[in-house]
Amino acid sequence: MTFDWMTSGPRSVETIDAGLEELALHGACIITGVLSPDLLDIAHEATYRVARNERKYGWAQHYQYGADDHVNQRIWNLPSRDPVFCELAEHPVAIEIVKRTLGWPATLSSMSANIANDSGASMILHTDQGYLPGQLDRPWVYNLAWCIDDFTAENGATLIAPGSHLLDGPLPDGAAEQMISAIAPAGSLFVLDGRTHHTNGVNRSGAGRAGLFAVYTLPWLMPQENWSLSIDPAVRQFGSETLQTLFGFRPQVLGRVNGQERL
Ligand SMILES: O=C(O)CCC(=O)C(=O)O
Repeated sequence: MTFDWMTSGPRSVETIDAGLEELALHGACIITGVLSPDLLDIAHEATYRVARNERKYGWAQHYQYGADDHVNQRIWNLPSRDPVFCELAEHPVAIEIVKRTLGWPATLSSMSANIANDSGASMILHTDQGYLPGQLDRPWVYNLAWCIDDFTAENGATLIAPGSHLLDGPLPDGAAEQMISAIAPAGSLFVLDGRTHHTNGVNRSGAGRAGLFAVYTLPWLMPQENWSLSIDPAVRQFGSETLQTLFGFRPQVLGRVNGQERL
């Protein structure tokens, strides 16, 4: 079966301009070489260290909405787990993409690691703005995913239905079988339009596959993570102005404190 809305999928590109073109056409883009080798090493070490510790101390969480339960490991609230995740949340390439798509100010809706483990399963097929009313003619959410390991078909690279961001409704029968793997080298930034249908692939590689999913949204939408309750006070204390804005701690019109925009 062929679908006239389905595209061949994004090419890997190296610039933001080219990435935004792919994103508009395919509902996804892959920009390679965004993380420097040093930053990639630091983020890789932090991701697997936190994952290991969360398992050791019984904090480990597994996504609750799919067949991947109890297999793939999720680490929620990444900005509170290690400063490197704050650096990624406000990475200049990510912020430029957010400014050129959602505008500014924008909110960080959530930032979590998904570590697809060997013999894992796919989570539920979904879009990242599926909780919003109806099909919207523009994305209100973008998922900016940092590939911490290479994303390959074998290790469970995210499966996407390219072109599905322009579909008016759910994924038609038969389309899920035609999804493609978003193959990307470690250090890439993989961006999804909030309307693009996707899930993680099944990891058959024998090693973990970590992606850090930073989801940004319009500033007047309730974020997925309630930063006021969950952010580590050190991030509140030491984080940059950009981070304070992303967490909703710099009110503009909405989100005031005693009617004031400043505490
Ligand atoms: O881990 C993946 O490849 C997909 C994760 C995902 O779909 C999500 O966090 O929304």
